[in-house]
Amino acid sequence: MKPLHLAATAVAAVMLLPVPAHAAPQPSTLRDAAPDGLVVGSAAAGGGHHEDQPYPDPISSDQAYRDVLGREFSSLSPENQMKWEYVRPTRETYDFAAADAIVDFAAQHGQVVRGHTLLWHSQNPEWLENGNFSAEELRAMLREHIHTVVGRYAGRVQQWDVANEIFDESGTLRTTENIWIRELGPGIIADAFRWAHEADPNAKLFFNDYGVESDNAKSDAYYALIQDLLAQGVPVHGFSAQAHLDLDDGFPADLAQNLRRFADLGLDTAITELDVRMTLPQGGAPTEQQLAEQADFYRRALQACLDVSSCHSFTVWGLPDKYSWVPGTFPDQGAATIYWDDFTPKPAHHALLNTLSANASGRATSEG
Ligand code: 9MR
Repeated sequence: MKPLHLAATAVAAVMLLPVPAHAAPQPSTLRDAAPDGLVVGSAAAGGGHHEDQPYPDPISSDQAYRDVLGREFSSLSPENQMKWEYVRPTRETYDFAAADAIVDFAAQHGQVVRGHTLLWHSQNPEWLENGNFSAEELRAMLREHIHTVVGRYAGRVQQWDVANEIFDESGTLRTTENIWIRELGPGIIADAFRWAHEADPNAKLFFNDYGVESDNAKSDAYYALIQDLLAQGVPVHGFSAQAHLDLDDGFPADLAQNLRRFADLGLDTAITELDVRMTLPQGGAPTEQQLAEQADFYRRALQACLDVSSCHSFTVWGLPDKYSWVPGTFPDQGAATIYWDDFTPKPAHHALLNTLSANASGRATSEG
C-alpha cells in the first residue's frame, strides 16, 4: 500500500505546477469527460398523465431540456414511459409513442438506453391489478408483454431493469404487493429474465432496487437470490443500486464495497437513479452548505462506480428540480438534482465533471 502522505504530497505538488500551454482543454460535458467503458445517463422525464406530472413530456416540449439532455449525457432511462401503466392502456393494446420518442432521441444523439421496467409491483394499470385473471392468463400476459416490449427495442436498449424492487427493506419478497410473485410464485422472476433474454440476447438484464447501496438485509437478499439463479443458468447479468439518497441519512460509505461483491459474481453493476434530496429551509432555497454536501454525495457515488470495474453505467434521475419526482413525494424536501430550473449547473454538476475528468484517461480507482 502506498504511504498516504507521500501520495498527498505528490498530488499537492502536481496541483502547484503551471498548466502547460499545450494541455488539452478539460471536457466541458459529462459525456465527453467520462472514461471509456462508462456511460453517464439521465432519466428522460415525464410520462404525461401521472398526477405528479401535470406537464407534457419535456423531451417533446422543452427545447432547453432537449439541449442539455442531448449534450451532456450518453445514456437515457425512460423515467416512466416504458412502465406497464404507460405502455399498456388496455389488455389488448400497446402504446409506444412516448417510449419511442425517447429511444429515437437517444439514437439521434448517439446515446444508449436503459429499459425500465418489466416486472414491478408499482405503476401497473388498473385493468391488470383488478382484473381477477387466472395464473395461467397472467403468465401468458407477462410473457407476451416482455417478448413484445423487449423485442421492439432489441438492439436499442443496452440494459434492462427486468425486475424492479422485488424485496422489501427486511429482505422479504414482496409476495402480497407484487401481482406477479403473489399469483405466480417466485419462479416467475427467473422466467421474466429468460423471456427477456429470448427477446434480446444482447441486452444486459438487471435486478434494480433502492436501499441496496449498502450491505444490508435487502442487498443480502439479492445476493442470495442472484447466486441461486446463476447456479441454475438463469440469464441474470447485472445488479444496480438506484441511489435515491437523502442528505439527512448520510452517505452509504460501503457503496463500492457492496457493488464489488456483486461484480465478483461476474455481474455488471450500475448506479441507475441517483438523486440527493435535502430538507429545505423556510423559503425553499438550499443553503450553500447543503449544496456543497450534495455535491460531495454525487461525487462519492460516482467515485464508487468508477472504483468498481464492472460499473459501466451511471445515471442521475432527472435534470432540473421542476421535473423531479422528489417534491411530489417528500413535501419538505427537494433540490435533489444537478441543475437549477433554468438549466444552469449546481455545484453537484461541477463535482461530477471534475471527478470524470480526473478519470478520463482510465479509471484511477482506489483499488490500486
Ligand atoms: O420518477 C418517477 C415518478 O415520476 C413516478 O411518479 C414514480 C411512480 O412510482 O416513479 C418514479 O420513478 C421511480 C422508479 O421508477 C423506480 N425507483 C424509484 C423512482 C422514484 O420513485
